Amino acid sequence: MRENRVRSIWRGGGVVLNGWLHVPSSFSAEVMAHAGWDSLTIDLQHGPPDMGSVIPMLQAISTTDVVPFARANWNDPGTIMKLLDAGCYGVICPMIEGREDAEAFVGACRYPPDGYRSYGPFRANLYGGPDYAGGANDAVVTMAMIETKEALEDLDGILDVPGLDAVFVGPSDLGQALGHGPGMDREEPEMVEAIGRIVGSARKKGLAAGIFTGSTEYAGRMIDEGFNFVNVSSDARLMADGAAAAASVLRDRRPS
Ligand code: 3PY
Ligand code: MG
Repeated sequence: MRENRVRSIWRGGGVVLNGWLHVPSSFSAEVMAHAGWDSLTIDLQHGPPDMGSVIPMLQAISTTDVVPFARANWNDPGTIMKLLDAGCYGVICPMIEGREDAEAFVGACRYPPDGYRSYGPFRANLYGGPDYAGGANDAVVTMAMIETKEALEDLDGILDVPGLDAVFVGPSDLGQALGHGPGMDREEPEMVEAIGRIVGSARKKGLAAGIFTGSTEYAGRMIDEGFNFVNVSSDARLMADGAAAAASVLRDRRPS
């Protein structure tokens, strides 16, 4: 079966650089796949991609050895199953609030006896190989988003769920939950403390820790804090920033 390179990077003590896909296009997914990320996450929660765009995007990512992840729209076993059947090697699940949520999420990603994932890997067999079903439980990465007060309160309960590989911090929802509002790259002392507690507890228990960031500068600092999965911005944001920067340089340079 095809190895999950995200796991290999973690095993070697490395940090995974993740890119985020909001644009529901196979071509932009292909462009991002050739940009140097280790993994790419197709966002079904807040991005336009739906199940219809996922397969062509995964095919585009498969032109490289970048590892395909998806963020599910919710802790919904049916959607998670379809994403895995399509060949996603990792699932990020939003709004995990406690141990029970985490158990349901991990169970949806694992074939029996470890979980209750239904059998039918229609494309995962092509991507992973004919022995996919036998190796999927060990290959697929499960990441629970920590972005609510409840999740912070039951952090140890979540981290102790067998089969959970990693946590992923959502700074906007966590900020809303703690009364600071949405936003990336948080500096409020309460947020810094919460983010530090999440990464510290996860790494101490041998789990990986990821975070969504808005800049390479902040992502670098998060690597220094112990995060070993950092996401920077998104395809749409990077395109908008690059385009706006180019247009603004030339706007100012035009003869008046
Ligand atoms: C959040 O910041 O809440 C996220 O879910 C990041 O996408
Ligand atoms: Mg969120």
